[in-house]
Amino acid sequence: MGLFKFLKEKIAKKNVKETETYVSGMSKSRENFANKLDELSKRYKEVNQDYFEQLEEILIEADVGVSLTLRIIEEVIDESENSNIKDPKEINELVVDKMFVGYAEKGDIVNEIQFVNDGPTVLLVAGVNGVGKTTSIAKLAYRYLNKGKKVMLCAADTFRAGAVEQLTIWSERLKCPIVVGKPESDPASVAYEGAKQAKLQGIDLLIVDTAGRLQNKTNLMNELAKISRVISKEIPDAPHEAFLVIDATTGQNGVLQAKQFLDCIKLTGIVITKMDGTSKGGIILAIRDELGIPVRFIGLGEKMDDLEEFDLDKYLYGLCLAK
Ligand SMILES: Nc1nc2c(ncn2[C@@H]2O[C@H](COP(=O)(O)OP(=O)(O)O)[C@@H](O)[C@H]2O)c(=O)[nH]1
Ligand SMILES: [Mg+2]
Repeated sequence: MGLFKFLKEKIAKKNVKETETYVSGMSKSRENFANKLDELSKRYKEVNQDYFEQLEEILIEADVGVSLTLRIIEEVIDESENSNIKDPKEINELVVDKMFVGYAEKGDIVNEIQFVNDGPTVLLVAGVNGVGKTTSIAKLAYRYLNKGKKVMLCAADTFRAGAVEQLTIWSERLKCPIVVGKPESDPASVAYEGAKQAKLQGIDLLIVDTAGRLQNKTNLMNELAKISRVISKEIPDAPHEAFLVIDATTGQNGVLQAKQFLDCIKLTGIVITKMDGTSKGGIILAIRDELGIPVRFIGLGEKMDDLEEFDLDKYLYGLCLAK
């Protein structure tokens, strides 16, 4: 049995509620991808070169990325020739199989924050302005508070007016402590204070919000490096996790942003936001393919609980299979 059918059966056995967020949050992407695949397969009795060209176009339009798309199409053509598969539906199933493998073979699949045994675990959150950093931090805080962790927020984005207030409002709503600096104070000094307070107050998870200017890469690099350095003075080996937040609606631009940040910090994961607002849900596959970093969480709406751990099965189900 191909992965495609396996996936379908596996998901069918799951509780509907478990897949609901993915299924509803990815409806735009599904329309742009699954529906087009469906329509294409109905127009052909047998696949031919023209079919594969159109297939390629659909993948690229879904933002799967050029290099991964070409690889998938090439493999599917090979397999169809070797196994003499001509049925368009079967070919489309092969495509989904290849998407699954393309993600899985790129390395580990980890989602939840990896907590250290002793002392606070520190998560640094980076990304350009407006991608949903602060919102995702609030959602992550909410998630781990619900798991019984002591969470503290740290507002090291002292650059953008209103950023500190925004995070403070979240901390009040979530009833979790926050460390802020004086206006326009040095982000690293706020981060340092955060690490110190987290240790003093026996915090399990310290989440550090950072500024997201990209105009000057050297500045950004220096600032992120300095933040990391001062945190590790208080908490050795910290930050333990560094997430880059990418807005799914920016498409391939998100991949370029990630490459910039990768030059600055050692990222341990990606958070994809606004998946509900894009029809180009293939971006997750492109990011994984080009950067190799696991997507850890995915934002599928603006509410507190619209952040899900990334699940490859549910994602592909939401993108390709759900009706
Ligand atoms: N629809 C949707 N909107 C989101 C999501 N995540 C963030 N947003 C919105 O994106 C906007 C910018 O978010 P913010 O957290 O302030 O971005 P930051 O500048 O990176 O900190 C806000 O209006 C958020 O409500 C998501 O997963 N889905
Ligand atoms: Mg912000």
